[in-house]
Amino acid sequence: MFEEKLREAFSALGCFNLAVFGKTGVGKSTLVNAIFGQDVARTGVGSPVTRGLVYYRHPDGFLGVYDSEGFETGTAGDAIVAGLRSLIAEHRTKAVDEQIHAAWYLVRWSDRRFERGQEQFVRELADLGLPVIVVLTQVPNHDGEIHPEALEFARYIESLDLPLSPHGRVVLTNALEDRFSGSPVFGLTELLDDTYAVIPAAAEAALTAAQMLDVGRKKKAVAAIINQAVVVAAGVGATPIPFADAALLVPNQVTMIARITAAYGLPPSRSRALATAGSVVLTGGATMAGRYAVTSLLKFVPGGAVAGSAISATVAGTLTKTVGHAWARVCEYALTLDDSSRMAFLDSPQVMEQFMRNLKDSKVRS
Ligand SMILES: Nc1nc2c(ncn2[C@@H]2O[C@H](COP(=O)(O)OP(=O)(O)O)[C@@H](O)[C@H]2O)c(=O)[nH]1
Ligand SMILES: [Mg+2]
Repeated sequence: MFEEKLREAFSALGCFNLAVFGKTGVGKSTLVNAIFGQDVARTGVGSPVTRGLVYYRHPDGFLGVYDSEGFETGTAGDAIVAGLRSLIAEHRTKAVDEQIHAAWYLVRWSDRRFERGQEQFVRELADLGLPVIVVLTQVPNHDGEIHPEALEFARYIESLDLPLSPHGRVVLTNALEDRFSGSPVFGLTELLDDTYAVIPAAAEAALTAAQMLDVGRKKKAVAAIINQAVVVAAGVGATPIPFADAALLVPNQVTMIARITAAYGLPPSRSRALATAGSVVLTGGATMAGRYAVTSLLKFVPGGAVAGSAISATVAGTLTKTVGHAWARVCEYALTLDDSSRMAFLDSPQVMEQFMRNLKDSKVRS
């Protein structure tokens, strides 16, 4: 049942589709990994869609990346544009989550050349209706100072009067810390913000789940989910429920927890984490922890003493909020871990332990 709720929650996110272009070695894979936290090209399912373009879909379905592996300008570029044109025409009649929402066109700063063919390619992408963000990659940065020649190169590209989304600017990035030159990672948040600025609202929830850079955006989405669940719970509790039937609140909580998990983009479907999370919520989690929290919360909620034998709207809402926050904190902790530690954590009894501990903490804080 939890697996089903989780599947529903993931499919409700829809899918954010990104197309990434640029010559081999510019850093397409590196940049995608830096923002989405994993190698979609390695973990996803790839299928060739048109000449020179492979579409990789994240196993959980909320992220799709069109990767132009081996792409060069010239005739190969023409073939891609032709293929893309029919692809986009085909997508136009389909659901939003099958469309391409943004294109990144990558140029390695050290190439210091932006050829006619590249210029033409960017224009053609824009003519197809794709918002194109031009990104300079592997840009050196010393003590917060961007290499002046990279800046100059960016200004040169901007002077070509290309249809650059969203602000007519080139985004300068470095996606990998370069210990040799001391260049830190930078520009990724700007690229992500620019991407948000160009995509349709319908693709935002999926992008928020998929990106691993801006936890603040995930938290905001989760806060909205918890608030919605609180409203539903308060409705359930408006007719006071006997304490013994606190289980009436559980379906709403299970949905909420599934939606929170999906909004954070956790966990990857191929891990056993799904089953673990399900058992946490269903056997040891929502019901038991819920009652546990109710018992402790009753002492703190106004009117709680009176409602000692029944759950009021207020208690139902507070309880649901408590469970939501406790689960959100488990997810946020998981996000701080690297890929393999995250998998290990989500497969461990620690998930349950932290969930329970968070519920106890919320009692202390009430
Ligand atoms: N220092 C640094 N190296 C990078 C960066 N992006 C890519 N690289 C390196 O450049 C090479 C090619 O990167 P890759 O992402 O595979 O390029 P792709 O062919 O466009 O997918 C790899 O060895 C990366 O480690 C970057 O932002 N900074
Ligand atoms: Mg690559």
